Amino acid sequence: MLRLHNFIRPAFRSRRWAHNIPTFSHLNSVNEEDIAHFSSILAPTSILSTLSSVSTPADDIAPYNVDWMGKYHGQANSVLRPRTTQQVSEIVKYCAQRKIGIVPQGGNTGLVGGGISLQKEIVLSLGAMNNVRSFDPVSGVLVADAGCILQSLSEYIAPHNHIMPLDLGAKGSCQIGGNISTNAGGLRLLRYGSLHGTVLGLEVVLPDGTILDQLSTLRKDNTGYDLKQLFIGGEGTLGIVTGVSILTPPAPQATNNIFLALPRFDNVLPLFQTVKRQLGEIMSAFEYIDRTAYDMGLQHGLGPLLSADEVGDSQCFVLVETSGGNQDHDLEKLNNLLESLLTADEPLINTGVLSQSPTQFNSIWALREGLTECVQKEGKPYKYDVSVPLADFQNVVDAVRERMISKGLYGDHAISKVMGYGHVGDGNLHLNVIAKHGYRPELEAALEPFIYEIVAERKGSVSAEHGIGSMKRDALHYSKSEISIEWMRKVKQVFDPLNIMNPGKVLP
Ligand code: FAD
Ligand code: 2HG
Ligand code: ZN
Repeated sequence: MLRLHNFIRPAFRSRRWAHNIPTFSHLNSVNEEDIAHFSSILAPTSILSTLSSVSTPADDIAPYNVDWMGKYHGQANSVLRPRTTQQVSEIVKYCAQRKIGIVPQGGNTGLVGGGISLQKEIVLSLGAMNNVRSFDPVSGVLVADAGCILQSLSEYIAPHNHIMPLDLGAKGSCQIGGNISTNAGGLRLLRYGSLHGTVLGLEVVLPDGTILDQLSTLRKDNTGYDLKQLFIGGEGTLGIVTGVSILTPPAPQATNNIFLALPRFDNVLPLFQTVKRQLGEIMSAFEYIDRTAYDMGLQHGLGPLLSADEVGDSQCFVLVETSGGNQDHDLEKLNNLLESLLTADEPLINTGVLSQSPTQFNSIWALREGLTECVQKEGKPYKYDVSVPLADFQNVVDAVRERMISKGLYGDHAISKVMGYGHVGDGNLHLNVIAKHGYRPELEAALEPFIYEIVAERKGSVSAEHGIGSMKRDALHYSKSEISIEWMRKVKQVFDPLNIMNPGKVLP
């Protein structure tokens, strides 16, 4: 077991760290003539601008200028809401001629500031491009506009007994184009893999306005370089995703879940191994919640799934989901698992609960999925979405708490809570640090680059699923070598030599 002091090695103190504020001297601001030109492409209702020729009330633009957490504030004075790929192409072509920066925006649920303008770029919102183009119930291939809301797509294919290969707490607002552009992970990744595998094709408007039509529905296609992969997780820096072809799996015939309370964190890994061994192919999620996060959830009305007596002094919790083909068979496996866990000589768990109805199934998931919203009610979160070896999950959380205590910044006057939850099955920890009274530079300075150093030391990733955006641009080198970053820059240069597409995001 690694101890806290192992994380703080002097070698990492010397790493380069600076938060650079990018300047966009190569770009022009949007003016009234530009708005007049956009009016020749778009219907009046598709243009929001505070410039006098359109004069939208500032309040209507405000939601496009602030992210979901209230951490990033943009300065865009104009928002365009095209309805067709052709319109996107014409807008981008014009912006390239005029050297106007473009920030693609989907559901604006991103957690790293990627969809918010840094200066006076124009916001191109995909929300009005929200039609399903086709669905083939035999192959399960869905083709849709990028602006379709994830949950709407789930509802569209549900009658055909298919599900989307990804699911996340933001499903009611996030868009499939945003999911693809962030390469969102979420709660089903363990079972269905990442979007790099399930996305079959994309339609993308490139930074010069060209429409790259790669909306293939083929499962297999080895004809040269697979360009679409660059836009999956490209965070809008290489082009605007306008259409998506995605493979949707058949809905499982039986789904169940259990919620387990563990006496201590050290039991999580052996539990993961035991559960994998006993449940085999039917295990579809293995999620982790530490005690601080669990108690916070309860305070905000989630659960309780277990009584206070049952929970006792449990240090953490695990949610296991199964998805299989036969309810009796799966339930038998789950019951056997629970029995063997509870009757073991040295039990790995204190107690557990198995859902007995769809309502109970949903309320177990609601506790896990609701944490992000609860965090938001507690104050302002610093979110670190990292990959680290599973054994280090709790050590990382504890190291950060210790650090804040040692700096006199832990308590209701500054950082009120440090907690961890996340996708244990994918090695992805969501470390949440709550600033009770809002973001302050000295809090951020105590957290960064300290956390990135911890992650780099563990050879982890500073972004497991939320992306880099503007938050982690200067932390990219903690997870990527200089050579990798240099080649990313070359790729950016090839696609976007004018640097108009989401400037200042991802690359330092
Ligand atoms: P936005 O926030 O609008 O944009 C995100 C980035 O993609 C920006 O850089 C933007 O420029 C770019 N972009 C958006 N649309 C396009 C497009 N059509 N073409 C090109 N670029 C585009 N993330 C996970 O990975 N897993 C989770 O489990 C998860 N859970 C979440 C739960 C909650 C409650 C919240 C608020 C967020 C969660 N997230 C999660 C983060 C976020 O929801 C995802 O990253 C989501 O995929 C973003 O989609 P969006 O449409 O809101 O994109
Ligand atoms: C999740 O897994 C999301 O719930 C959000 O990725 C994580 O709240 C967070 O930090
Ligand atoms: Zn997540």
